[in-house]
Amino acid sequence: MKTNQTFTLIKPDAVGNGHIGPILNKIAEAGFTFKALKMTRLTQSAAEAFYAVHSERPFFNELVSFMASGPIVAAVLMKDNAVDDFRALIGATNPEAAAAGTIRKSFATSVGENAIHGSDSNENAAIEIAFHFPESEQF
Ligand code: IDP
Ligand code: MG
Repeated sequence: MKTNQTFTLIKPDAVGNGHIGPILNKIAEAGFTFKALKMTRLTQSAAEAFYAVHSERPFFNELVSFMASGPIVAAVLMKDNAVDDFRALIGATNPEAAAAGTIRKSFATSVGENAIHGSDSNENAAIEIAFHFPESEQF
């Protein structure tokens, strides 16, 4: 299993608020390189599939509607220790609890509309990368 890759999505709130550029810049400044990058939009069913692990959570419908509500930016990121280093860069799920300087602290709106996704394990990174990017879109 590759341990130097992770998957991210800039969520519809951050895209709509004009934060694509500043967020990509923070990612690059933190030492990640881009193996794949695209602006796209999730259908309701793609959002349900992506977040299937949360299907029993009370906020699932809200989460799926939000994730399908507007364009997103998806990327595959490369760096040593990519998964853990990227989770540190984005910060806690709730921006009120996120550390200063993290992407969620700087750009998130609320615990649900929290600007960015980062894979939580190498296994899930591989699954999420395959879900969003065929091999032909990875460089
Ligand atoms: P994570 O994105 O930090 O890994 P998870 O607990 O895996 O956080 O939750 C997935 C996503 O579900 C969060 O990023 C957020 O968008 C949404 N979410 C989590 N908790 C809540 C909540 O209490 N209310 C609404 N949305 C939530
Ligand atoms: Mg998670």
